[in-house]
Amino acid sequence: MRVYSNSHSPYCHKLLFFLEESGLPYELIPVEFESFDFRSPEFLKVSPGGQIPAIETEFGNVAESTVCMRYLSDRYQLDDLFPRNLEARAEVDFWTEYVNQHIGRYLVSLAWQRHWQPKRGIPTDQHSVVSSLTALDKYLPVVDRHLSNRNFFRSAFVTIADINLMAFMHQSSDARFYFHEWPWIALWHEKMKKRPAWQRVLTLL
Ligand SMILES: N[C@@H](CCC(=O)N[C@@H](CS)C(=O)NCC(=O)O)C(=O)O
Repeated sequence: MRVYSNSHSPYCHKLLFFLEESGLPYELIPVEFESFDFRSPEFLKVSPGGQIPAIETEFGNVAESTVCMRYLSDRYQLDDLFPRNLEARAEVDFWTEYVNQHIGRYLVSLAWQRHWQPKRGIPTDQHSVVSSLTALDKYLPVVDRHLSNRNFFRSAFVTIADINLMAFMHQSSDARFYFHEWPWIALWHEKMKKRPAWQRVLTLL
């Protein structure tokens, strides 16, 4: 499997973390934003939206970080990471999508506004910062409450829901957004940081 990835992209971090947890073999294809042709006909065959991460496999091509995790889990029967039982799967899907829709996008936006824009000489859009902070204040307590009485999103097992949030939380320092106010998320984060698969991801960035 070939994995198109960039070391700054949280969506690529997500897929790399998943791959390291899964133990599946893969070849990294490093993509540089300045030089890679995201709109080339060849790449659009791999990723119709022209975005990374995307994978080429012996069975076909798949794009979108969360879709890649779900696809690979089913293809290689990684049932601990993405359960087959429909109710358990719905729970994992709920938390994965909750984080995608209500947490991840705002952390990425904050990192963009507070780190990447100034680095490129573009001023921070304070309206965007305030709306991201407001959204995070609204949605994080739900996650904190859920993690208050379990080790991971789905009790004892690390699933794609945990992998998903971890990748977004890696934006924390660029976003200048920390999690002290949400003690259960902070505790979960400490556990996740120690995972050997995550440590391996850090060596790739
Ligand atoms: N929802 C997508 C987001 C992927 C995404 O935004 N990728 C960015 C890099 S962080 C990208 O490929 N940008 C290039 C472009 O859009 O031209 C996912 O989860 O994979």
